Amino acid sequence: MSHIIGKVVRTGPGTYLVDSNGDLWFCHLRGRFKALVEDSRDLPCVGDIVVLESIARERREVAGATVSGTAVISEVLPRKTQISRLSPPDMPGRQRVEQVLAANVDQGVIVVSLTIPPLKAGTVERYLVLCRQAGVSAVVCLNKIDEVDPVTAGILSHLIAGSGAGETGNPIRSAEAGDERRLRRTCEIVSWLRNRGVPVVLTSAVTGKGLDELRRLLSGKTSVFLGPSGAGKTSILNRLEPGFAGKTLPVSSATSRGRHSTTYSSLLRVGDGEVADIPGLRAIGFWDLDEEPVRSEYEDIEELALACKFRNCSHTHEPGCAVKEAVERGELEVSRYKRYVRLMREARRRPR
Ligand SMILES: Nc1nc2c(ncn2[C@@H]2O[C@H](COP(=O)(O)OP(=O)(O)OP(=O)(O)O)[C@@H](O)[C@H]2O)c(=O)[nH]1
Ligand SMILES: [Mg+2]
Ligand SMILES: [Zn+2]
Repeated sequence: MSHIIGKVVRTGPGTYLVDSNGDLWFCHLRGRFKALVEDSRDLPCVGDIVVLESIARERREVAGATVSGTAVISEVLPRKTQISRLSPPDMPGRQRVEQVLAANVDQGVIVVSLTIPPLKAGTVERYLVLCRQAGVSAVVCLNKIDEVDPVTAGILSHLIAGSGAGETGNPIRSAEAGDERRLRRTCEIVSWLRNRGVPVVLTSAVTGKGLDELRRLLSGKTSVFLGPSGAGKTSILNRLEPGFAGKTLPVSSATSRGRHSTTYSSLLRVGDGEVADIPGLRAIGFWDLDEEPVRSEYEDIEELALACKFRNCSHTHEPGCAVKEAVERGELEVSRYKRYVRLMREARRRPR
């Protein structure tokens, strides 16, 4: 046995767990391979198919898993898909590089919380663009439904099931006054996702609500859970697969932000599908973003733009701009317009 092929199911600092036909191998990178890697994107990540060499059989426990032995990774096979982002500016002076979050996935499951950390339309949109850029489909999971009052929960289920809010005599009005704004924004996000044909599921890792439906969406596919820290990605996976025992941490009450409880990525079986649990992202910077995924995510704006006076209108300062006119008439939400302009600017800045 000179070499075998396997799949990276867990990444640690310079170490990897690789599954080959049900056997787990504790792996390092081959020195020569490490020297050849010029780009961080060529390093193995969760979901990668890799070639293993220097296999030494020796059954033992590594980080809570029983491995069949050790090996070195000598090659990463070409990826079917990859979800990448621009590495965060964590260290001053360090070059920002392409960071591959997961390889060979079919679907991104965007997990956001309905309560804390607060739901933001811009966050959902950026994750949708990230999936589009990678050429993978997207599902949105609105988690922590157990923390939402029953009236609001009813309205949201109703919207997701397909009848518009207007048809029931504006149920938003019947919500508590203080929650009205938040509910309105949440409904806008849900309606928008529905119009785009993005599946939406309301879940709770505490009560288990919505998890059967989520399981159906995961069936037969390889997915990656994406979303802000503290949204509940690991908690949902723990509930779906109790054997996973992923670490979770409460959201900070001072900042309403997650505490980055997941630090390494894992790939686990859920029914007849696979799911990658990766650390929550503080910010999504795009790597090599094209205009196309932004345009298709903001189809409504692209439609309005057909009536702009100039064909190459940037919708920022030009006269006769139909997009700006729609904002002024209140037909296009100003915050959505701003997010579009910002993303298009990011796409145009892309290094070529
Ligand atoms: N009430 C309620 N709390 C939840 C739910 N899901 C997760 N939580 C809590 O939210 C906190 C964060 O959950 P995690 O599962 O660690 O979140 P995560 O998205 O994996 O976060 P990172 O690993 O940091 O990216 C924990 O305190 C969980 O108990 C839910 O559906 N309802
Ligand atoms: Mg986590
Ligand atoms: Zn314009």
